[in-house]
Amino acid sequence: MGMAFRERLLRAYFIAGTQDVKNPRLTLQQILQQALAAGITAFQYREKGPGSLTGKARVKMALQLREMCASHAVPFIVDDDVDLAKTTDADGIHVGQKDERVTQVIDEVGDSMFVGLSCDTEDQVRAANQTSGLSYIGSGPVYPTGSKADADPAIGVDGLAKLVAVSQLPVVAIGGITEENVDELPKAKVTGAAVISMIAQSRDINRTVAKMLTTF
Ligand code: TZP
Ligand code: MG
Repeated sequence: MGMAFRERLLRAYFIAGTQDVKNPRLTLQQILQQALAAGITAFQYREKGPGSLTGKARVKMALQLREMCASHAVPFIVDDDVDLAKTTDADGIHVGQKDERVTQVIDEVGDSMFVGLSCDTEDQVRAANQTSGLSYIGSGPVYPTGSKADADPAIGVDGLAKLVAVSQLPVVAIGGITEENVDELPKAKVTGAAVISMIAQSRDINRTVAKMLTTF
């Protein structure tokens, strides 16, 4: 059984795959190491899109990152892949509305890991409220993002606040979050922020993570 879900794990939630490393002098392992040292509260391995690893290289990377998270007692969450989540003994799995049906994922993983779901509309949040076995929802994109090719239009902080108002589960904000706009999010009463580029492209990961941790 993996690390239990707690709401506080959503405060500084880092998401990344190798495709999110833009500096050729850095590796994903080096970035995650800095992020863990800086105090991220959760990590999601999301290997997706142009430049992403596949097959054995993806599994090998996942196992390395999983081990790094374990040594910092930070939950390791896999995006959208039950097999990879099981292979890596992940603490959690995150699924989207277009992925394998969430109820099926919940059945497949049982009590072995917690489950998060992306919800970008009030109807999706209402459906999540009725789904037992979910631990949290991720909502956005709050702001325009360059990290997801098929991202929907930004919902803004007001749109986010409406989803939080409907949700019976803790909500983590996602999409286009930066050190300049993260201060706006507590107005929407979210539990935390989930970010790719804010950390993966940061020039000072310590400062960036500290900013998240003082915001939530
Ligand atoms: N889902 C909605 S927006 C997004 C995902 C995975 C990308 C977030 O990346 P960034 O760089 O934090 O905007
Ligand atoms: Mg997905």
